[in-house]
Amino acid sequence: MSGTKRGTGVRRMRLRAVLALACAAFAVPALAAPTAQAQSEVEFGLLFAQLLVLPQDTTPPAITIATPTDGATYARGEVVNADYSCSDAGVAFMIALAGGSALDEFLALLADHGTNLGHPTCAGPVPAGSPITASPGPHTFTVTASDLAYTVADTDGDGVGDRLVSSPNASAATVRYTVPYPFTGFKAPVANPSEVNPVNPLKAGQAVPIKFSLGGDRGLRILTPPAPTSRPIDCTSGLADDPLLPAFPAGNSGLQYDAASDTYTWVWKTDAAWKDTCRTLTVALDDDTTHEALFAFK
Ligand SMILES: [Ca+2]
Ligand SMILES: [Ca+2]
Repeated sequence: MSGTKRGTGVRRMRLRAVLALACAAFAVPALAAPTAQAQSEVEFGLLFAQLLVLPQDTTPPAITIATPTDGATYARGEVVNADYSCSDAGVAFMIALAGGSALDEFLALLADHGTNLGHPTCAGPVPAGSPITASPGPHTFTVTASDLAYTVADTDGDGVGDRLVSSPNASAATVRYTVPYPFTGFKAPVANPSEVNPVNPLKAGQAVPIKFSLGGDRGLRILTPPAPTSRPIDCTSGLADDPLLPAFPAGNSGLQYDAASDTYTWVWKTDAAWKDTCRTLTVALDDDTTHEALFAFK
């Protein structure tokens, strides 16, 4: 930072300081100092004196996340630019005190005098205006912010505060969005609606392998609890009156993924008591999609 630039900012600060001092219990020193350096020091003293006695900022920054929208589903390949911002009355006051755009200069001046308040922050996974991650699956988007709050310390024990100690308030906000997996239907032996999968009556109670691809390995935590689920439906109308209840797996295998065939497999244990009834088997995924297959137990 050049001395010239700082001098300009300090002059801006001086105007603000004089205005702000109207409410501060300080005698206003004469600002017509004989040299620029001396004038700067007087002005700095005024500003610093204000900071020592002003009410302290105890409110964390407010964070607004417009995009991604909480709960949104975005299409694969869709370019979505992040839109978020942070606001803080304490930071706004400091900006006004510093003369608008001169906040960095003001903070640098404070640091030069042994008071490092850092900088206010407002940061997300990508900068505001940049594209968000659009890979298939669920995503969280967290923005964190901090302000310029400080406490006043009495370093010489005279009972009067004389030093500003950085003590920023922090806040965070999170939204969740999803991008659907490229699910293309259940794989054989299960057919997709509107086809109904017959289950051999002699084998009622048999295990039915539920197989599908999500276009790659998405991990083994892709099922939204209590998925998979099942419920009876009317064999003629296809209508359901009962709630979806957890379906049971055959054995203890759980969900498995085979990379060679890019196939997820979950084996459903059917019940011999379901003879002459029809049911759905529903798979809810963590990309907020659900997929259903129909079965007739003859
Ligand atoms: Ca604040
Ligand atoms: Ca003191």
